[in-house]
Amino acid sequence: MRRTSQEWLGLAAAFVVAGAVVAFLVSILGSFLGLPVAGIGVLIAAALALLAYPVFRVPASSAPSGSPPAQERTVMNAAPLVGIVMGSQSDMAVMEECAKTLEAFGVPYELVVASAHRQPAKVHEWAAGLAGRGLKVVIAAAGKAAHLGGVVAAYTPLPVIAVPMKTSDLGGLDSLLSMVQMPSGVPVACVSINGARNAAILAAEILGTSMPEYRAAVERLKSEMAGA
Ligand code: RP5
Repeated sequence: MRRTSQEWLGLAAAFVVAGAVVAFLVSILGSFLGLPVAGIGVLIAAALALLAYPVFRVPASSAPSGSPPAQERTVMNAAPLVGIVMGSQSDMAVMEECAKTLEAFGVPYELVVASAHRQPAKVHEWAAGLAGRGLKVVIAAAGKAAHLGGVVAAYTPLPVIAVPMKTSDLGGLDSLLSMVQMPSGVPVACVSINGARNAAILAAEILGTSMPEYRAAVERLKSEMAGA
């Protein structure tokens, strides 16, 4: 198990305290018995450190290690054209790639975390207001029974691109089928499992149908990929 720096700090503190206690006891015992107890003292100190560790342990963040905390934000000091929504902070590590790609294209976006089942009112309010605020495309990322894209699509006339998150139980097939199998009448476009970058490129392509700068940005990307 990988420990955080806070946990290592807690372990070190526990070791110092336990070591001091043992050194004190050993010095008293040694003076009475005249025994070579130094080696045993070190072993006891180590054992005590492990026992004392939970007491001194500083609780680590509940966020999964390696994934930066999700921060709701509007990027580029301009009216956002793309709205990114994700069902959980745990989706952020994957969806950073989507945000970075939009930034590379110069597309202003906003990013929110809102769960369709834990925060349905927040999803409703956000999705229903998108078109009126001038946004053009939505990207919705979620995992497992991933109904977020469908719920957002129910509340907005804007095109919705869904990103199925890879999951620990079913590898993301659950997310993929939940998103791609929308019943007739409420379409949700769906990219590959964890396809955050493709979602951003598709959003830029949709914007490019009416905004030449984004069409040009997509054309540049395609030229780069072709090695031109
Ligand atoms: C979905 O459930 C989220 O989009 C996420 O992919 C998945 C797990 O969410 P957490 O339990 O990590 O919040 O709602």
